[in-house]
Amino acid sequence: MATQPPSGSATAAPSITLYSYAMSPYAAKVHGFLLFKRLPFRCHYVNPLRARRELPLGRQVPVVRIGDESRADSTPIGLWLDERFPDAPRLLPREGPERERLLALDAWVTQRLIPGSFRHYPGEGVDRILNGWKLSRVMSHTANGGLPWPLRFAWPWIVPRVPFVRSLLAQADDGLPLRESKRALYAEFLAHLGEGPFLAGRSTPSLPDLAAYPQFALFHAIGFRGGDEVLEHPALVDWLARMGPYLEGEPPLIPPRERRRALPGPTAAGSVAPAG
Ligand SMILES: N[C@@H](CCC(=O)N[C@@H](CS)C(=O)NCC(=O)O)C(=O)O
Repeated sequence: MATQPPSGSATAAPSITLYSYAMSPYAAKVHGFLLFKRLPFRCHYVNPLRARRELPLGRQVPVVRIGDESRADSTPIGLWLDERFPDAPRLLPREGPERERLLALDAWVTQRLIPGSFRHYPGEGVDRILNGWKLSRVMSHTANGGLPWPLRFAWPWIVPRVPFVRSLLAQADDGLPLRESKRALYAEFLAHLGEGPFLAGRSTPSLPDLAAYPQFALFHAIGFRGGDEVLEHPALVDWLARMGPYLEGEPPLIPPRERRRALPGPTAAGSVAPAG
């Protein structure tokens, strides 16, 4: 299925389209921005074999089109959404040191957490193959026109050779064995989160929370082997549960057909923040 119907009010204009791959960490960031801002939008899942033709701009997802105007690149898209829709919940304060701090946290997500997802989540040995097939299943189900069977089969061997993935894998290589490297990254995130309840001690989520959320939630949700390691960290589970209400809406971050696991509720120590 390539497109999903717009959500929310049918009277809202101009129309907003997110061009995405269902499992792209960058596109999922922007999907979260749109849900958080409660903007009505539709999602066009691009076919990677025809990305240049399907995208209104460039060759990478995410792209957001608002009316006749398109922008690429997840963080600049977030800033643009705040400019274009100042009355919707803001992703960042307008100015000041807190804005800079939140942008620095988003840069950490871009430079550390997202490259880490590409290195850690496929796992090792047989998991790499099985997780690669899970990815190609989701890509094939969602992408406009699907993927041919031979490509679906070869996906686990092809993805690590794609140039942008190769460069992210090189960026993520910290010399540690995979499991240790993943644990270290979780620890870094939890240090950033501190006492919370959201990043930078804010009482509501902001751009870097929304950027980080899919990096923990997506792989768990589609049933990746090893994706459930996220549950080993109660503070992370509590933060994910606090984030949940802010990411409700249509189209959902994870297409329902692809969902294999629900994220758990908060641990006994945690509490869920009200949506709003
Ligand atoms: N800096 C960009 C990175 C976007 C990106 O790397 N997108 C990947 C999907 S996760 C892509 O479309 N790659 C296709 C390609 O590079 O040919 C952002 O933050 O949006």
